Amino acid sequence: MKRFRVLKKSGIFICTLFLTLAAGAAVQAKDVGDYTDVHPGDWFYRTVADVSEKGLMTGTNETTFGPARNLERGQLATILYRMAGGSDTEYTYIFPDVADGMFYSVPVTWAYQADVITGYNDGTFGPGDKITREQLATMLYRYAEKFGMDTSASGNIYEYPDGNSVTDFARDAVSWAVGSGIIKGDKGNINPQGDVSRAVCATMIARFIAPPSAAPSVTGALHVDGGRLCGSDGTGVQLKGISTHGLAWFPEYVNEDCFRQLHEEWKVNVIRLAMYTAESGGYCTDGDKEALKNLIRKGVAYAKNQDMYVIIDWHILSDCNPNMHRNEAKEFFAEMSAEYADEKHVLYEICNEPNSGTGWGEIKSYAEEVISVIRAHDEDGVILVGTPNWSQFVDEAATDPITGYDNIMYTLHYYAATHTDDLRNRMAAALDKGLPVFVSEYGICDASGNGAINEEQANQWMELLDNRGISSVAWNLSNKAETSAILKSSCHKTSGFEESDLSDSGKWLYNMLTGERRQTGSDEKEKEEDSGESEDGNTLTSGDIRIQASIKNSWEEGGKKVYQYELVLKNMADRACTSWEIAIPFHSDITLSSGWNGNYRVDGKVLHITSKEYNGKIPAGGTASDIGFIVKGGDGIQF
Ligand code: IDC
Repeated sequence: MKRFRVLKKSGIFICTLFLTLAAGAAVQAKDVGDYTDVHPGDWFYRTVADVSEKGLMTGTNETTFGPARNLERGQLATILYRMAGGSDTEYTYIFPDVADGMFYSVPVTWAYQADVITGYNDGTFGPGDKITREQLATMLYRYAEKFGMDTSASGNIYEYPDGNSVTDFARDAVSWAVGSGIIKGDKGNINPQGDVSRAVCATMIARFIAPPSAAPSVTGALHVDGGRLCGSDGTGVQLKGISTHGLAWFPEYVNEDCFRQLHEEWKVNVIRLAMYTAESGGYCTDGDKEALKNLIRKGVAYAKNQDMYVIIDWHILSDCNPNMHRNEAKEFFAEMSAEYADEKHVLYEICNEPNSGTGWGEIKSYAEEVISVIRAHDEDGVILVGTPNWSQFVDEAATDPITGYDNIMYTLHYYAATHTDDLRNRMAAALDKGLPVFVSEYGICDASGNGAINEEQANQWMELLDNRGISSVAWNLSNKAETSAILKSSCHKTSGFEESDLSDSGKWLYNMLTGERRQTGSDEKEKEEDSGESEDGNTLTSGDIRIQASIKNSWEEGGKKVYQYELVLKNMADRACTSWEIAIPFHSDITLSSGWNGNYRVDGKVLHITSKEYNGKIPAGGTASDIGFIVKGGDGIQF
């Protein structure tokens, strides 16, 4: 399977060790809340919080982080120096442009001596110079090598349209960075010579030092603290996984090979076992209770063997009010919690989706009874409670949460083609009130579990969940002929799935879980320019089109400089365009040697380019790339 490779994580344990050793150095944690230019909804919020809490990046001053500002070489030396624990390096004169007494003086000395960052050929260091994405990858790679971290991860850079523009010196490092998930792409490209903003740097560094993803063997028994799901060491964990379809209808996917593949290849760390209570074959209707419980037992065992968490889901749906089968629920959870009291990987979901007007008060009183039954056996297992209106009204739970018990979370379910901003706002409001939220079911199609997929909304949801560290479980593991099923209905395998077996929902899920969600799960969402603070030196705007220009090559010809440029065009308008026209001003007259993927015309210092028939259409916010030209003279673009 071409794209189904197992990504090897870099040597994260070793890195964490260095962070702990950093105690002696001048590393000071910083609270992300102190920054006036970083807000909870920002795409970089969580990663800036991570690197700040660890004291690796501490802001451009007391109250600003400067997310859109370019990362400078002196700053990077300082970050790596702090990461390495500071050591007792003393300032040594090495570079004429690195005097003693600057914040980066000792770090640069260290970085040079440690062979992590070298100087320029002319003997200077350039502490205030910008860093490119491939340079950052290279420095992290050298750091990893220097400290004996595992650098064996290797991604295929040629899967990216601009993979072959990675400079020779950086190729190994970039392929490692891609393979280990440190670089996820910039609008679908590697953009190796692109600048690195401080927000992007925070993101890459956070990925570099990220703890291994949550798994029972690593993060142990879960608990809830400060509104977040946490591992046994108290740090936040985020689970991502998949739900079975109704166990009675699709029991065949509860098998060890399937769970193994989901964990090893798909990076799933939680499986939800959905047991309908009322539908045909339901636990409280005509279902075979023992057979259903045995399926759950198998699922719990396989999940444990494969080092995943597992959710036992009492899947109410057509029985709209959980009180309808309250006694059965109490009996069922008494039995399950007695069996699993000592298992650290089991979570209980006590009512999938109350609906049809069932109010929070009714759910709460049901929950209190069932929770007390569970707590009689299992003192601390995490319990997920459904919320009104098909588990959407988390805000109602937030105003009146269950008290008297620990480790309770509230579920929010969404289907991205149906639920958008309104539900996201509802969730954000509940989170802001401190409610622990768990997305125990979502789909990227509509709420019927069918209909068209809305990837854009799906990605927006996932971005918010990632930013807030919220766990999520996708619906559903089956080959049923419905959009939400991750397998095509023609696929009859129950494990060993290949790319060609996956439905569109399945492909999206696989890409999201394995970090290959390039377009939107990118390193940078370019939101900086909204703030007007962008210090990008290589972008200009022509009408609605924002042009990012980079020099791919340059040489001399007949005493004149020749430049090969490559452009990425972004449609900044809120509607798609069907053709485009841009004008690029140079500092002096130019002659055009060649141009591709556009119609070119030179007018003195200005190069005019219009779209070809095949690349005129750019969606709102979308980009067109692979446009480039070679010009003689010009002395550079007037940015
Ligand atoms: C759907 C299944 C579908 C099944 C139906 C039963 O996808 O095959 O016939 O249930 O009524 C939910 C529910 C979940 C639904 C899913 C899609 O939790 O049981 O599954 N959905 O409709 N809430 C919102 C959507």
